[in-house]
Amino acid sequence: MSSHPIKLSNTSVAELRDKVVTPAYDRGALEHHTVHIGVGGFHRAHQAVYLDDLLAMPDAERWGECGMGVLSSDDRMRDALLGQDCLYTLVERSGEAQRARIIGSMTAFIYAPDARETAIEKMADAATRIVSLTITEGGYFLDEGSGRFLAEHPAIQHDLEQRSEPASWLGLVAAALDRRRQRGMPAFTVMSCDNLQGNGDVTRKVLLAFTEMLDPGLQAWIGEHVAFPNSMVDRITPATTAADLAFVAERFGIVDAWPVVTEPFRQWVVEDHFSSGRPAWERLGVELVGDVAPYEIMKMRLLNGSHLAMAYLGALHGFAYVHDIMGDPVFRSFIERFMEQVTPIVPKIPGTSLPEYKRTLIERFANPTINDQVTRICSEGSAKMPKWLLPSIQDLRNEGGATDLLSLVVAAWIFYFYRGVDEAGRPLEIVDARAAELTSAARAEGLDPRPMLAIRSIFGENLPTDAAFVSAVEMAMRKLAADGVRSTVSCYL
Ligand code: CS2
Repeated sequence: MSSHPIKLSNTSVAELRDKVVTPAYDRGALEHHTVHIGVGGFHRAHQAVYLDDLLAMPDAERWGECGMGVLSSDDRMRDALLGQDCLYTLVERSGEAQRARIIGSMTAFIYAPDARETAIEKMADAATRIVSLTITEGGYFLDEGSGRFLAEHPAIQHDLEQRSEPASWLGLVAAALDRRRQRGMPAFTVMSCDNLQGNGDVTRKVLLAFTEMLDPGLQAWIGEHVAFPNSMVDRITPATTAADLAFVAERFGIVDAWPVVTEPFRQWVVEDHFSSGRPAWERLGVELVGDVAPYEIMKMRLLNGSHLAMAYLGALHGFAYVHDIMGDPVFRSFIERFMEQVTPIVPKIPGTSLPEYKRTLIERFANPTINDQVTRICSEGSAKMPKWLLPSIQDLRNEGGATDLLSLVVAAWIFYFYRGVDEAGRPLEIVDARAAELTSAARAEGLDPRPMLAIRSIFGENLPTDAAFVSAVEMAMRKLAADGVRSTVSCYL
């Protein structure tokens, strides 16, 4: 406990050395070999931390990163980071310990809405070797149901019409690659770190679809020169709260405008396929593999799928935190059973024990100290459902496996929009880009889920015409309405 908390900055960081781990390297000497688009909690708890660890190792390359925001709402992160020389506090919390450290691997931040030219030139700069992305699962301009590129999206239309003034991440990255091509420079790697299956392949697909419309010569060059490694990334990172800021000030004596709180666990599996080199991540236990698909599928179906399984049932029941859900024996058994139901369509990975993986997940979900918010895992379900749950249902249906628990999860999602309040009558805090449309579909025919299931851009072509699936969802919805969440959940066990 410090009586005089210190505002984090390049000059004050030395004074914090006896309280927390601080960067043990010369930040001024770093080169921006990575430009990262979409600096949020997850990036700052994952990729930037791996880099910080690497920089602290003997003989490390001076590989630093420049953060970049492309959305107007990124001004908050810009202000927080630039106010403290891009340093920030990372708090790792388990039931046993809380550790804080200052991360120093990011040394600049560009806010593209005010500095388009600077943003493009930064990526076109010879120092840049990787442009990485965490732009959320819904940020790829794809129709979720069919996988089609959304050329008609207003942001894409803007970037096609105002060619010299791109604003979306796609337009900016394409412009930077074009300059490199014109200047005879090597390409950078584009590395997605979002939770979508084949995240590199998806990124490649949308960049090629976009540049096909922009300039076929550029498209061909990108197709030939740019690497798009697929990856599986994992670290549960709740949204930062005012209580976290107060905690960092009181416990560690640091005034930090936007610290990050995360769990001790982290994992990263990446395809070793880069256009212009990469940091020596293997020194830190990052798994560099030829095919990342089995890891991605395992993680999305078990971890992210379980999050969806607890999110809407949990919110409707009135739980605020993930660990509260896991502390309730009925819900905990439901999540264990949910994972069992999904297991037949999870690939076997040599050297990875699935029972052990699932046990660890239950422990991570139950971590009582990170306070992972149910509202966070509920958010943007329209982008998450088609990636983390619906493919599991489809595969299980194809293979003749049971899907009753998964159908209940779909029903709970629809019911969440239908009801709009939890069981205590408190309004649900719904965060979804498509909330208005989903709410009206969920309410269109009373407890009939069909209008919602008919949204092809979420549910695709097959599931809405699968009569057994549709009636399972309808039955579950009616049961939720008649008996309430807890009794419905117990009935499915
Ligand atoms: C979560 C993920 O957004 C969500 O709903 O499932 O953010 C999850 O915490 C991470 O993927 C963990 O690596």
